[in-house]
Amino acid sequence: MKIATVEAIPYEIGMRKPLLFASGQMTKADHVLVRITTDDGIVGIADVPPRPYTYGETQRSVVAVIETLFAPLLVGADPFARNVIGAGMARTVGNFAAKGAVDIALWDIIGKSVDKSVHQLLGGFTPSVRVSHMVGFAPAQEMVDEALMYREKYGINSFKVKVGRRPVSLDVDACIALREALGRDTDLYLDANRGWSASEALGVARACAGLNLLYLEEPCDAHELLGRKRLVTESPLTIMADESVPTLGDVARELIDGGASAISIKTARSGFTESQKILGLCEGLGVDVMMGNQIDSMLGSAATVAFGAAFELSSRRAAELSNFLEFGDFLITEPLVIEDGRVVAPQNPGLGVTLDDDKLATYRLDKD
Ligand code: MUC
Ligand code: MG
Repeated sequence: MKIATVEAIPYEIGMRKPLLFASGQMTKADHVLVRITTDDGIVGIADVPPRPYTYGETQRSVVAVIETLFAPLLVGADPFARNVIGAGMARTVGNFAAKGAVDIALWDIIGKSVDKSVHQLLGGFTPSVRVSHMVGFAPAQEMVDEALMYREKYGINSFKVKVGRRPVSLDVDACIALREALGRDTDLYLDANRGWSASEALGVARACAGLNLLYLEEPCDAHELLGRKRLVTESPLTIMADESVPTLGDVARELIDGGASAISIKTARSGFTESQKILGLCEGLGVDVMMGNQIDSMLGSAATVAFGAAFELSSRRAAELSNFLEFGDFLITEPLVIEDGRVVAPQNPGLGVTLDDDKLATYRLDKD
């Protein structure tokens, strides 16, 4: 079996409501669908969410890098030879979301060719995972209303609160209001997307110390080495690395340098192959992980749940799997369903989901 064609298809789907956070905002999903087809007709798919404010990729750069640099490596290659293809792609620096999607599409092909779900191939630890919902910037009462609605409608009882605003009292007040409204048994954690200095972050961590928060994610820029180290040692909240750790090497550096003591794993940027290595490193070191969300579509979330539910460590914490609910539409035919606060990992071969060709035709930007 050989790879015959590689397509990088830009598409756009509006968001039901904008998502605002310290490093940027999303009003529409301007993503790229990767479709890899083999000479015997097996089709692997994956979604690319470019996040320019996080990794410097854009919809156009993703299409360009896949078409000009990755497709020539892929066409004619054996889709099982992920490590050959991965080594080839590694000769291009960065471009994490483009690389992650190619890897996911290869696993989709592999699963379909051996008639097994990726979730099973990765180790199939548990059928479903708990879901965590990410709440964007808004006045405190609106953030509370959103969390209560997600709890009521979907049974979700874990929330990531976007913080990183100034004055910091905006976020401290939102955290207090959320804890009061949700009660003590709801998981709550924060993500500042590098919005603060280390000192501001330490002030917030101290002000929120009695609120039983799980993590403070990416409080300040990880390049501010001493500040991050100080936070890890002095903050009453565990510091989680997200955008500072897109690769295995970055995870190793942040953990060894003392810039973080917990790690967000995102299949959107490290695919399944590198995510597995990151998970193994964290497991060996006894470091907490969380399955994060790069504001993923339903297709992207299908990859996250396939991976997250496949291992004990990655399924311990609720996984961020709900933001696709804010997308105006979906490109797959079998919707992921959030019920009683959980999502089931699809069990059909590969990623276990099917592309809706009519929807793709509606939303793709490269055809009249
Ligand atoms: C997150 O966890 O930071 C926001 C930007 C991005 O790249 O991912 C999201 C969520
Ligand atoms: Mg984050």
